[in-house]
Amino acid sequence: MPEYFDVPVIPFEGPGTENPLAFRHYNADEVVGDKTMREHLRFACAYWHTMRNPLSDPFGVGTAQMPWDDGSQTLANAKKRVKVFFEFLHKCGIDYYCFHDRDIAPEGKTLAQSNRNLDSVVAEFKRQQDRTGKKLLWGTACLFTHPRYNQGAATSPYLDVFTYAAAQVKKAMEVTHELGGEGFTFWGGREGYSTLWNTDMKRELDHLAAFLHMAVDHARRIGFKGQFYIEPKPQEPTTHQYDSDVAACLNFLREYDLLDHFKLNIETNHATLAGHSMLHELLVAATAGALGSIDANSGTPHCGWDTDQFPTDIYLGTQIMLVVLKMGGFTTGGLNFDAKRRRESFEPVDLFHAHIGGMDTLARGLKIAHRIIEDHRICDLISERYSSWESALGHRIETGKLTLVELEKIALRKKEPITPSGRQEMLENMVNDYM
Ligand code: XLS
Ligand code: NI
Ligand code: NI
Repeated sequence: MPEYFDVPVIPFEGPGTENPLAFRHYNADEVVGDKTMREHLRFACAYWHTMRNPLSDPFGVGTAQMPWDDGSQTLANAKKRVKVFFEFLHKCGIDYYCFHDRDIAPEGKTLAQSNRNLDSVVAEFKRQQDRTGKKLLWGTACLFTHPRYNQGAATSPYLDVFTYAAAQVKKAMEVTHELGGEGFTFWGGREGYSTLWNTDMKRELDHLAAFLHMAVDHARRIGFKGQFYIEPKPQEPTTHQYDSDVAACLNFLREYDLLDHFKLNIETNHATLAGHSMLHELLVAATAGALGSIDANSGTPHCGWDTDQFPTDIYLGTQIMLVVLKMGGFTTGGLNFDAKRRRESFEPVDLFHAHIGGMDTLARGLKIAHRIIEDHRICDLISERYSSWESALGHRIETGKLTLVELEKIALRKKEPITPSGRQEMLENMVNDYM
């Protein structure tokens, strides 16, 4: 078989190595707590960035060197990319991948032609999966690139566009099912508004909910048992996206009776664009039992764009893995590198550097988070902070058995409450001890 990357299978060499094409921390079969790193981290590669992102920006054309790609919109070119991709997964030791329908197969002149193209490329994916044992973490439909979606897909004011998008999702779900996908993601794409002067918000939200209910029904019909995800993002490309942050998504899912069927796929850079920390977004979702999967990337915080950089911050990696460990690990979800190289890093080998860095960062985060949990010191301090609630009175309040009248009686009897220090700085110092 021809090889497309002049790079060996990336070995684990440990923290002492100076080899840039080696893992320092990600050692797939090393056990951390109750599972191997591979099982904890469930890394996935995003097809749209790794295979399709030319690294263009609003001011310049793409720079990415893709010597295997002839630039044509042919099925042969699309299938060749799949082979290149699986070589990359193999050499990088990544077990999962994610795709949009239109990343993997060219859009045809008609919907029927697009569907046939998709089937043909999916057959190649299936062959490669069977050959390598690689798996599909989630699939999704691209409902934002084509001009028909310029005013939204499920929230487009135009019924024909809604109908087209529904048909596209139906097919994308079916091929995801065929490939044994463990999930299916809805990222709002253009589901939002550019101006409220032309927008009937209530109607658009009702339509989005109807769309998602139809997806749930179709999953049942075809026997797809994978997890549905919503991926929050506040803006870009629209001025405001309806799935703006985790809290907005949870509220939408609850309001439209969809919460039983959806979890969240949370992306770091989207969290920061929403004005939250990733830790905040993860905790809001986990608290609601709705943290499903993670798009592991990062952004340049002072820049205000979704720069989709690879994660390199160990502190952030630790926070992410703390939440994942505390919820008992992923079930269907994983860590999908929804990230692209900088436009300046255009050589194929840069794809390796980027993914190795992301994998090592999260592996290191996993080890640190595990130590923090095992050590109990921080968890104990948090428990201690709430310990006054471990009392008969606290218990009765928490179980809804007290009234304001009774609490007033108690408060009148007692002296002014005295609170201990919150000890933020001490805790921050302790966290650094584990780094
Ligand atoms: C874009 C989103 C997108 C989703 C999948 O900002 O992150 O890549 O993950 O449609
Ligand atoms: Ni993004
Ligand atoms: Ni994403």
